[in-house]
Amino acid sequence: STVLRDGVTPWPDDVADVYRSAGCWRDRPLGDLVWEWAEARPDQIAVIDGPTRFTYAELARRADRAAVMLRDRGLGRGSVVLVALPNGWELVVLLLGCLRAGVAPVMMLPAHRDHELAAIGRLTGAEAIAVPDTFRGHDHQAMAERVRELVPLLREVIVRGDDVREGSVDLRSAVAEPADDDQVHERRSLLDGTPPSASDVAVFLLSGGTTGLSKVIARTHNDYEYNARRSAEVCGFGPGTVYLAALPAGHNFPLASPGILGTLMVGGTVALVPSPAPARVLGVIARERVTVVAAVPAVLSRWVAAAEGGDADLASLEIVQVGGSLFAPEAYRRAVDVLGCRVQQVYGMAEGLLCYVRETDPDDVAAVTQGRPISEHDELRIVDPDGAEVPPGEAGELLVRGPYTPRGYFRAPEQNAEAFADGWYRTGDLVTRHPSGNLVVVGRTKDVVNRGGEKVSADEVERLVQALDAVAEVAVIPAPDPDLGERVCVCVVPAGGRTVTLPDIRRELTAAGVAEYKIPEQLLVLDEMPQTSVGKTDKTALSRIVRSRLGRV
Ligand code: J2J
Repeated sequence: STVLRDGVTPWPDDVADVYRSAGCWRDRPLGDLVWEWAEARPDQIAVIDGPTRFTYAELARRADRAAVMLRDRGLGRGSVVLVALPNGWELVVLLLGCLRAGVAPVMMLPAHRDHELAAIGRLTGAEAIAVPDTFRGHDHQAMAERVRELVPLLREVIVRGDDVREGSVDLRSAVAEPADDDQVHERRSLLDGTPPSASDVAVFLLSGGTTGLSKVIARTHNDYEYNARRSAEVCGFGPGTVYLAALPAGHNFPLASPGILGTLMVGGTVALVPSPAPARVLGVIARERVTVVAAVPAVLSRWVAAAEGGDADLASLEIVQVGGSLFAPEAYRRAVDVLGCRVQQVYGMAEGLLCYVRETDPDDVAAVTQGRPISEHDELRIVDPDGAEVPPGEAGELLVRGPYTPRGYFRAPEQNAEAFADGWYRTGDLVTRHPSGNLVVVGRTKDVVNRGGEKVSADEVERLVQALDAVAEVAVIPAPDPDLGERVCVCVVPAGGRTVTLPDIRRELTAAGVAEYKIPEQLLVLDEMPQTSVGKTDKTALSRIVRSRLGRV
């Protein structure tokens, strides 16, 4: 089975020609670049993870070992691996190894559980899964073994940790360097196989999505390389950049906006921490002289609070990037005051389009806008519900197409019919254009809960809750929350004579193997669902009820 092109909506040939001749697409597979980086700066530190540090040469050799490990197990060009590792050097090595071997990693999160891993594993035809042995008290290795039974093609379990069970691949020892390694020979032998093409899928990213079926986005080598390279340029990254990956690296933001890949491309240093806990992050910033770090607003406000009370040395920080959900101007001011560095808003999406506030934007623009696109080939339209362009300054839905915004979801013809029109991706975001030219995100049309930057599809949670016996009708809406912006609120009409409680729902969904961040944190029990004039659940009315009844909680 091949996932290289099958199920992927390509850019039309004439459009692709434009992107090539404009220099956006270079037809260089990302894996080839790993050795280019290493040859340019073999002794520069590429990766820092706690006490572990690898130079670019060491990183490239380990990436090749990871590629060899994959190939030894029959995984090569066109194979898919679910990667659900926490941030750490092993994640970077495996990711680069996949790119070297032409294997497409699916960027999952350590927060994902059986439900998500199995669904995405089936959809993508994953043949392997990479997990930590345990993480935050959860046995990921046992979970991976369960998932292997549920996913037809999945056969290899790759484990990071000290406690790797028989039959699984020990990731750390597979990539360790023997003392008498003949590096040149190894590199040549690796390149013998079929090299990936730059229009192959490089990585699969998960969509925050609006409908219950999991959606993945196939990013090609060409488009993702441009995405990271152009981001690094816009953000002024260079060999002196020390980028701290504190958000889970499965997200597009820390992965390639400019993130880990953007930093490695310019010869900078990537430090990784397994969690964005403030004490750890502030300590690493001081110790490793971090210059750039990215956060979602909910995480940033915890760092700011910790920095305000503490004595952490943040003098090395040049840019703190913030994006993923709404960031209030007051929070911007406070962050600038406390951190004493540039705070850069980023509006992006795994589907493609990336907007950054620029260094040249005045402070009053930087405070209230979410930036502008990275590419002159990004085409944007702001439209009303009929698809007509709105007058300047007014709010409408943002449609986008461009050199790093794919033309469809992977293997999802029905969803593509809704989410794409003539190659335009419908973002589901309501935006206005600020007089500065930057975009301002003012709301959304899509049915998601944005829980501190983690997107939860209302439809997905509705289906899971609807399956419970005690539930007759269900609707999922965002409940406003001071810390996370929004939390998942479930509104339920119980089945005749039954009672429904929040602990019941939480227990059932946990037992179904659903990621914790999707599990409802608020419950509203109703006698009947409010309906719109056309007989659909009236979520606006539900939001009003939730605000008035739960607002005091
Ligand atoms: C308001 N809403 C925002 C912002 C994203 C960089 C940064 C973020 C993401 C991301 C990303 C927002 N203000 N500044 O992939 O590379 C909401 C919008 C958007 C959705 C995309 C990156 N920045 N959002 O958040 O795929 O609703 O990507 O459509 O997770 O997050 O979510 P996601």
